[in-house]
Amino acid sequence: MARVFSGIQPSGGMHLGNLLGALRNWVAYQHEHEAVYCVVDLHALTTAPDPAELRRNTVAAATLLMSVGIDPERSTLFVQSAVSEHAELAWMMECTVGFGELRRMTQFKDKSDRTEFVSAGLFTYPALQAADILLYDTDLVPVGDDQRQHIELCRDIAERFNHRYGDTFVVPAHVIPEAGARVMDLQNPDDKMSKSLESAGTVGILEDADGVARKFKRAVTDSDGEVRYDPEAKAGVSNLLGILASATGRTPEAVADDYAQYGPLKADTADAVNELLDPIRTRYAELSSDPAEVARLLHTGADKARTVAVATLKRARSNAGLLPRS
Ligand code: ATP
Ligand code: LTN
Repeated sequence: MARVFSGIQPSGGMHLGNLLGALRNWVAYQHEHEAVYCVVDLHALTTAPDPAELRRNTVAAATLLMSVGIDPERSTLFVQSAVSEHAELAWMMECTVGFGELRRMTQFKDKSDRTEFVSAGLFTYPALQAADILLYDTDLVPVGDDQRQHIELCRDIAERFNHRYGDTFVVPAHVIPEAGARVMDLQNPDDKMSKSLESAGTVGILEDADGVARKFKRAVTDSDGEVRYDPEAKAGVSNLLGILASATGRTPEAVADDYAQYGPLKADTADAVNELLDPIRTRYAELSSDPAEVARLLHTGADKARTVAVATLKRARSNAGLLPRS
């Protein structure tokens, strides 16, 4: 059975891009594969969040993952910092990746342009991400399009390590959905929808149905009035088509054929999204009333994850020439 691994940052409210680009595949994969999913709180530290907020967001992210359908009995669901092997292997990854390789990462360029204090951790972030993935002998990594470059770098790191020290890691592949891999901000359709950019064009998974409908109604389009899928020339309209296609399991081109005007396209997209979000919102309200149970499930998940992580780290340490631990 193939092993699947993916992670999400507890950096704020999760949004429609996270759901369509990644989380829906996470849910599907737990039925076909051995799935390991992680709330990557160490990655969130790269931007120095407020401690109380980080704690709250970590619990909220785990609760949301359970609400979208990650079943902690079936999958391994845990918080990254609870398995300290991630941080330890990350150092070995930092010594395997090149400075020039990290410098080429577009997410680093984007994020460092937006912050005043650029931590070294923000720069080495993909090395920690590679450690996350490689610790679990991962075959497949379901992610949105923005993570393509990081997973490709992870492959290069794994191959370099294997070449230097002998066969140690499984070399993983990314899985990116056809529709929904890049959900754009409804107000700035040239930017991807994001947790950390405060924007009226971000659709939160837990937002109420009226708020969601209002955001779609106000979505930025263009003035030529033609419904056509052309992400370059018609970013706003194409984003709506992509969202509706992803929510209904069709292609954006086929969806475009059904519409002659923007108004009905916006209304139907909002309805389809609300249909997807309704059961998640209900489940979140139920689960968040019992945080002790969420904490218990996460501890069980960390124990399961640690068993695999310890064995992989031991192999990596030994192959690289570090002495055994007493
Ligand atoms: P941040 O803004 O804090 O970087 P984010 O919104 O980009 O956060 P992540 O935690 O970095 O979210 O990503 C979780 C998963 O969601 C990743 O697999 C990522 O590729 C996917 N994802 C994030 N934004 C989008 C988007 N706009 N469209 C499709 N997938 C997305
Ligand atoms: N870097 C990713 C989050 C992430 C991840 C991972 C994704 C951390 N570790 C391992 C897949 C596999 C992001 O910013 N979305």
